[in-house]
Amino acid sequence: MHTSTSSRARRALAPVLTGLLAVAGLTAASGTAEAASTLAGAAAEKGRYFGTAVAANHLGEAPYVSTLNTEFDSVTPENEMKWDALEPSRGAFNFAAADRIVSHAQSRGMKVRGHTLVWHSQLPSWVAGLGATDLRSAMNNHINQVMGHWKGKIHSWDVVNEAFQDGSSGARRSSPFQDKLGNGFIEEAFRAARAADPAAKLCYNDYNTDGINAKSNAVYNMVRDFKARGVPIDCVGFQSHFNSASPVPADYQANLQRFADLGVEVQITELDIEGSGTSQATSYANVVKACLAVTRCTGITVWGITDKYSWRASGTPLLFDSNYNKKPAYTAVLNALGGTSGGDPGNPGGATCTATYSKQEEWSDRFNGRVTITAGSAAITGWTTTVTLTSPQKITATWNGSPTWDSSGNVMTMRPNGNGSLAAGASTSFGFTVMKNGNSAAPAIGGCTAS
Ligand code: G2I
Repeated sequence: MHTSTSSRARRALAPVLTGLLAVAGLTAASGTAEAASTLAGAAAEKGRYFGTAVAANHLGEAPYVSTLNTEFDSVTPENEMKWDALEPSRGAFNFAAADRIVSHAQSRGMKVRGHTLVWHSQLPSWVAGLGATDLRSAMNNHINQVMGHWKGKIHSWDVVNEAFQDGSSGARRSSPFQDKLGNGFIEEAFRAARAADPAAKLCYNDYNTDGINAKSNAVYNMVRDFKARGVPIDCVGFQSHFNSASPVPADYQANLQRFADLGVEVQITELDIEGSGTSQATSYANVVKACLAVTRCTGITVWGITDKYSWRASGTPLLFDSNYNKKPAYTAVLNALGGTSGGDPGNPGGATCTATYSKQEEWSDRFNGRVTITAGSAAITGWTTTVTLTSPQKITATWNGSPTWDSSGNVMTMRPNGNGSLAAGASTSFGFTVMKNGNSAAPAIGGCTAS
């Protein structure tokens, strides 16, 4: 723990460091950084998050949690933020299971994706029984209550999920919302969402919209119309559930790009690809490469950690097998992100470390964060981790580390400043001040790479 004296001394140094960091930020862009060895660390070096769906009832399972904490910097509750889980009867909200996931993520500096506010599925029967007037107020109340509960803590919300039909019609899917409120329900939901948490990015999310087809054309036309009329929308989620019947489309990147060109972020929100071995690995790599090729593709979420708990478990669609071993698909994703696993010539002894975030003092305009670096079961002589901000946040001071910055200014790579050598199990920490600029989201911390 820091003494109050040293904390004060650090705060007093802050204005001096600010100027130095501004200079460092301008000069540190040329990439000599070592390759990261985790999915989140490698993605962060490309300015992206790498997330996974998480189920609250697995958070007591040690390998589940350690894989989550090591490899991912964003989580999506797999079922816990759906309407049936949060508001099983009208006006009676139950946030407990989702809160467990959010606090796990927040205490480790991971981002949270909210999934999902308005969806025809996992919808309690009381909603379907309402008439139009009641349904409208129930929908708006649900959005207000749920977004209000986690205000400032969710980086992106799937406001409306799966509102279009499959097939060639491009038509809306029948649902209580569509059938009783008409086409305007999506727009209405987005407007309510913007008012409920102005800091959250608001996404439309769907499946079978991953390539250019009638369904994605219909979503595209809706987003274009929303942008033209000033209806608030910030992002489109491409679920990306693939298998042999529905492979990664050849025009996947082109489709992401055309949406990005409308002025929205694109996010890969529920990625999984059935299969195994090289062919699964190649498909995964192609998805990652497509995202990296699209500037506005800001992150990738896989729909679960281990094949054991996948909604398509028999198709083994994830990056870790049932025993949490890394699959060829894992290595392909890491390599596509520019990272490398194992065999680091600078780290012959297999030294490891972990990086954990905790929020410190907070003021109306800024907060201090601390990242604790802990050596694994071997002594280490150096460490590297990343701190990714949510724009327009800015770091104005750091202490106990040597920062460099990516070209966006949102990703700080931190290395030791005289505190690189740690005995096995020992810890050090570095700190920083984040100017909120209207956004108090916790920064995402990448994996820790030891040498
Ligand atoms: O179906 C895959 C995904 C398609 N896009 C929207 C996502 O929200 C959806 O996720 C899946 C979850 O992965 C499943 O876990 O949504 C399913 C329901 O629509 C989830 O399945 C449900 C089971 O149907 C329930 O029987 C079960 O109680 O999971 C529940 C919790 O385990």
